[in-house]
Amino acid sequence: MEITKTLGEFIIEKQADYPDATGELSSIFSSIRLAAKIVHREINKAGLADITGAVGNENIQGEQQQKLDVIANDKFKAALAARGVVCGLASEEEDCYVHFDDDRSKFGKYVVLIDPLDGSSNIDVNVSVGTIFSVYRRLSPMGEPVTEADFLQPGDQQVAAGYVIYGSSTMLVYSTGNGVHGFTYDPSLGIFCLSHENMCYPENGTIYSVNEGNYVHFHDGVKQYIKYCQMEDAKTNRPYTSRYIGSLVSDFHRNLIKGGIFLYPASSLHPTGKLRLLYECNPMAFLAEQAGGVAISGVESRTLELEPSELHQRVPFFVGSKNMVNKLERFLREFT
Ligand code: P6P
Repeated sequence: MEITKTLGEFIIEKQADYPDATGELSSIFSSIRLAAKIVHREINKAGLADITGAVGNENIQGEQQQKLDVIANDKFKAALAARGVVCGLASEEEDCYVHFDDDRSKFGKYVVLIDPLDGSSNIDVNVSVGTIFSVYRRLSPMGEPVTEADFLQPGDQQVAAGYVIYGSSTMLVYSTGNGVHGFTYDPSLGIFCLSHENMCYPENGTIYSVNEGNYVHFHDGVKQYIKYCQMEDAKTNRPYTSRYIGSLVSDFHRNLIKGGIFLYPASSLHPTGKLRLLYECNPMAFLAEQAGGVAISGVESRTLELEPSELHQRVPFFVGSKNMVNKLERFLREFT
């Protein structure tokens, strides 16, 4: 791979755009970069070592906790705690939020929310998985213990968000509110190199991503939209195709590059949806809007405006190319 800018160089260059930047946000990215390299290494040897079997215990979601889930959570938590700029962490793998109370961290300006290994059930079948992260300024006084309010902030308050996709190549994609930028990992050099600067959704797309196995459980508006995508004339002048990996980061990343819409609706199976607002939907919604896309959780319900009520709450989630999500919203409005 031709060496362009490294992630570190790019962040320092962009930091110059923020006169009051103190380097703390850069330090968070440095932690995430380190943990991502370690998780990349663990995932890529998963087939060899006996670390893909489920630990046997369950996480707060009642899901079998895969060993790599545990490893990924511990690595990101340790990397973030070590820098002294993050005062607290909330994670899909932790029942409650964690306060970093060492003498430096308790004065940290930021809290981080993370899904350390989203889609981990796909590991055993060699399907791409990802890490999703979201960064906020703390609300509680510096030096004091973090409170739940530090984590229950609307997505519009995010100062940064991103994901790592462990796929055919490992990539780190992030935004600090100044566009979306993608970096591809070169394991031979151990560096993330700028490969996708200013990523933008195509306004239209031809991919719709939904678990059609749940079709009978969807509300009518979603059913009508899926039928629209499958209609004959949709194929002639808008040849839709269905692509669903079952790994949010992978489905999101493909649609961001090619254009498309991802749907995880509420249904009779998942009355409030399945995806978590704080560490899945909000970071992805932040990235989507930064890339010119749209992210909603219902009619006139922009995901980033939702007021969170609890750490692991779930919401319906529709995200992707602007014209596609706007079209879906019209179906939800008309048929619900
Ligand atoms: P389903 C993975 O378990 C996950 O949380 C997301 O990564 C993914 O988009 C979704 O669940 C898949 O859920 O019900 O279609 O298997």
